[in-house]
Amino acid sequence: MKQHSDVIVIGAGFSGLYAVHKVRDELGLSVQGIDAAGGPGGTWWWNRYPGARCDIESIHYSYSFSDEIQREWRWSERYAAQPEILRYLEFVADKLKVREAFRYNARVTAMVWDESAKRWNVTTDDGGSYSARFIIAGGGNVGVPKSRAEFPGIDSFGGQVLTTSRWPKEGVDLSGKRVGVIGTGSTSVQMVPNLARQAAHITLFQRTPNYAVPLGNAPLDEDKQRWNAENWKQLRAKTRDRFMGVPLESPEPSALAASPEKRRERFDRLWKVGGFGVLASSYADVLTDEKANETLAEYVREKIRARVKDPKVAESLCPTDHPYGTKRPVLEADYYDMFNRDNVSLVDLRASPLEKVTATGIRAGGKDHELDVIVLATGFDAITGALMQMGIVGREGVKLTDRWASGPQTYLGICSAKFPNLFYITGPTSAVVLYNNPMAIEDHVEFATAAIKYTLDKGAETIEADEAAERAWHKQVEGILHTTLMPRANSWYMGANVPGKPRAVFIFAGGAPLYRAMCADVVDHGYAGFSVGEAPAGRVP
Ligand code: NA7
Repeated sequence: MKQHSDVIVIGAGFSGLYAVHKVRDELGLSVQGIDAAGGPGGTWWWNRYPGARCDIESIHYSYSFSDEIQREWRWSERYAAQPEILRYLEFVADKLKVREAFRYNARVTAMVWDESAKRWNVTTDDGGSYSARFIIAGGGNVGVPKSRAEFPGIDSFGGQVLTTSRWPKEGVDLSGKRVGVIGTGSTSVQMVPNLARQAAHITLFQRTPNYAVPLGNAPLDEDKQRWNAENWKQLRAKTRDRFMGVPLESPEPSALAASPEKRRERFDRLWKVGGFGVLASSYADVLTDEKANETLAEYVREKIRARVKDPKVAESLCPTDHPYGTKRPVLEADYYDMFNRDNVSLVDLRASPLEKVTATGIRAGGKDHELDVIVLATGFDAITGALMQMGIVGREGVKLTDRWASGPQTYLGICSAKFPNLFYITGPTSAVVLYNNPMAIEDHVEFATAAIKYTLDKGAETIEADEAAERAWHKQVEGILHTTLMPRANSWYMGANVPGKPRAVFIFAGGAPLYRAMCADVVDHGYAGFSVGEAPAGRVP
């Protein structure tokens, strides 16, 4: 039997938990949540690989809307590990009493707009059938793992194949095993040192070396935990006014204008602190000027060479094909030291391309690597993957997959023309990825719930982005992206990590304050660029 509600919320992660709370408890609407996972947690429910950890400081990688939650929750480390973040989200789900609002183990397979009823009809793979006037889609940006079909022969492998974001809940015993890991992104860099401590041997298959810089994690003692909880307002004041939504020091304008001595002093100091500061707080032109970038890139390479004893391995680990920061910056603790262990070897796929997976291992550069386990740390069909799999069909039978065939089209990264009453939380071309996610999520959920309220208060049935507003937005976002070096890398920021995916504009690279100001302007101008009910869209400011 079809279940009707005012709103459907997809995803029980940071986005969905807050969205249910907002529409149900503040707007007084009925809401049905749906999630493919077995419980709340979103991305943090799925990513259970050993060493999974957040690389934004825990005090900032959390909700800010509730004084009670902030005061009651204590983070035990400067950067929280996955089990603790999952416990936090479960705590929030119980605190807000939103856990029961979700149907779990149910994946959305179709979402079709009914123009006559002005409602969305949603079906799920467990036979569920729902309808609602509004949808808030918080399916996450790094939830759909890349297809293993990228590796010919993988189904013939006689051992075990593991995917990092589908790591078994009960864990895996790798002792005595020969383990091959494909991929050297954030996930792999966090995970492999942990595997190396257990497995008989690790063979790491690297296609593109990454710049990994120290995370600087540390436990927080009880006094610090208490202080953080009590002083959270002061700690988090104005964080939204910072480029990444975290209180990093502001960068100096130019690496090229600084003397080599001054530059090194600054890099050294930021290196000691750890985290994203080395990149974000050093010099502003590092992300816009290749020569400036190279000063920092070479500094990171020096650090790699100093840590890895075998000079040939060190050189293979040094990135040279893309500027630092144009791929998702990687943070590490003991990644480079791991290569000094006897049970770890690196296969440079640029010199020895991966040919196929065989029954007994991986063949690369004509050499067979015998393995018991293959771990795919190969990343995600990021940002658009989850939405593209939901079978979304909007007004006039327009399919989202067709509309976005050559790249996502949105207005503010939150809505799209032809898809009324559908809100994406940290959707494509929003300030996703470069903006501390829980903060960005709060902004988007608040935008969506305010827009729903505005629509209902007007007595209207629909709110829909205007095509002209969408085009203007896209042009602006594209312009901002091209002021940076980002397009220089084959990254998931650019859609370039998935075979066949269009290289397009997926992210807003202008930083949180600009993004927030642009969204606020739209609201201040009566939801300019949106048509609400029969009223045509107002001009975009
Ligand atoms: P990433 O950052 O996309 O990294 C994936 C890694 O896998 C990267 O090193 C890729 O090399 C490699 N890869 C992908 N496909 C292949 C194939 N076909 N052959 C060889 N190597 C391959 O994903 P992560 O999971 O590490 O991180 C994703 C985000 O999750 C992270 O940034 C955080 O925001 C959370 P490539 O660089 O493409 O040559």
